[in-house]
This record gives sequence, C-alpha cells and structure tokens, in this order.
Amino acid sequence: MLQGIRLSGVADNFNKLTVFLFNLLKAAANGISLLIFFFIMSEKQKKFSVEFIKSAADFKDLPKLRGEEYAILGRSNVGKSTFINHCLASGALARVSKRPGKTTLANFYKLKEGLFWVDLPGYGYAKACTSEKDRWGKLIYDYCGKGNNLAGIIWLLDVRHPGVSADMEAAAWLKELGLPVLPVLTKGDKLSRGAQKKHVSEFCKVFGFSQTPVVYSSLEHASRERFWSCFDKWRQESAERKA
Ligand SMILES: Nc1nc2c(ncn2[C@@H]2O[C@H](COP(=O)(O)OP(=O)(O)O)[C@@H](O)[C@H]2O)c(=O)[nH]1
Ligand SMILES: [Mg+2]
Repeated sequence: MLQGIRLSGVADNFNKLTVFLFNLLKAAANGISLLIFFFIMSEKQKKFSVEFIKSAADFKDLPKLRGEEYAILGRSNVGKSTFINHCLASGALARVSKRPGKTTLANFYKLKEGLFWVDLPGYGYAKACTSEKDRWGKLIYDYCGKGNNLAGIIWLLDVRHPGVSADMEAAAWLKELGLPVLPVLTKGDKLSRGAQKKHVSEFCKVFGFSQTPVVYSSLEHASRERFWSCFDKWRQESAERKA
C-alpha cells in the first residue's frame, strides 16, 4: 500500500513536470513567433538594405563611387541623423544626439547599386571652435562644390523656425551651387496640423522653393512613405531636367 502511494506520488510529479515543460515550450514558441513577426514587420519597412561605406574628414578622403550621391544637409541638431535612421528604417545607422555638433565627418551610405546618401556635418553650431567650424565648412563646401557624382541635396530645416540666419546663409550658397534641392521640414510632430500649414507657406515665401517641402516626423510611419514618394518623383524629374 505504501509502495502504491509512493508510485502515485511519482506519477503526480511526472505529470506536473510534463505540464510545466509543455507550458514552457508554448511560451517559448509564442515568444519566437512574436520575434519573427517584429523582424518581418521591420524588414517590410526597409526600402533598402543599407551599407555603410566610409567616413571622410576632408576632401581627399572622399570615396570614389559609381552612381548618384545625395547629400543630407542641415543645421546642427535639425534631426539629420534621426531622419536617416528613420527613413531608412535602419535602427542606429547614424548617430543621434541631444547635443549638437556631433557629426563632424561626411558619412557615406550605399542604399543600392548606384545610389548613395552622404550625411554631412551640421552647419551653424555656434559652440564649435573656429578651426573645427572651418574644417566642417570646408568639407561641406568642397564636397558640394566638387563632388562629381552629387546629384542633389536633401535639405533639412526645422519646421518650427522658418528663416533663421544660418539657413538663410545656406540658401544663398545653395542657390549659387545650382543643384536640385529637396526641402524636408523636420520635427513635424512639434506643431499642430494648422501651424504646420502656416509654417510651410512661410518657408516657401522666405526661400522660394521650386520643390514643395516634405513635412517629416520621426514619430510617424506616414512621414517615411510620404518622403519616399516625393524623393522618387524629385529624383526622376531632376534627372529628366538634366538630360
Ligand atoms: N520630436 C522629435 N524630435 C526629433 C525629431 N527628429 C530629431 N529629433 C530630436 O532632435 C535631436 C537632434 O537630432 P539629431 O538627429 O541628432 O540631429 P542632427 O544633429 O541634425 O543629426 C534629438 O534629440 C532627436 O531625438 C522628430 O521628428 N521629432
Ligand atoms: Mg547627426
């Protein structure tokens, strides 16, 4: 009888262990499915499989690439790195910082065969020492003026501040360059829809854009879609104009 009780105890424990292992496997399977789901979703958001090419500190360091290059230009802290990471859906490709003046190099990314993006240092960062500012300025100036493959500039401006002096200076210089410019107004989520509209027309008045600006927020998925449809159209129209 005692042996019977012992045996049924062992069977009980065995059953409990089986149920526990079954539940554990079920939880693991659910976790893995969730991970696969998020992986597929994030892959779906990726338009390109982006590859970092190199960072250059001055003109002689610039890589010689075959294809079209588009420079991402804007004031320091305007949201260039955030924009690059968000619209390429590439996590931490470019470094995001709360403190301005962090990107001091030109960073080259390959989006696909024949298409490159170049993240340039931000202009207008008052706290950088003069020699540093001169170096960044020269790098931006040299690259944009002499970069043979440069097909256009994606110009980032903070939607909240139309016409700040650093942007006005950049506008005069961009006009001289004569390259196609796609204006992107960043941090859209910081303004209401009504204020956004008002600021867009203020920007158009101040800078006389030939291209309608794209309002972008790194907090919304729709911005990415909107940007890519404008970019593809702008790229095609610019190529047709050049031909
Ligand atoms: N709310 C909001 N914050 C943003 C957005 N884009 C950038 N930021 C913030 O602005 C700051 C500067 O961004 P960063 O990408 O480093 O600017 P960069 O110096 O131009 O590269 C960071 O704190 C970002 O989180 C945006 O669309 N919405
Ligand atoms: Mg940056």
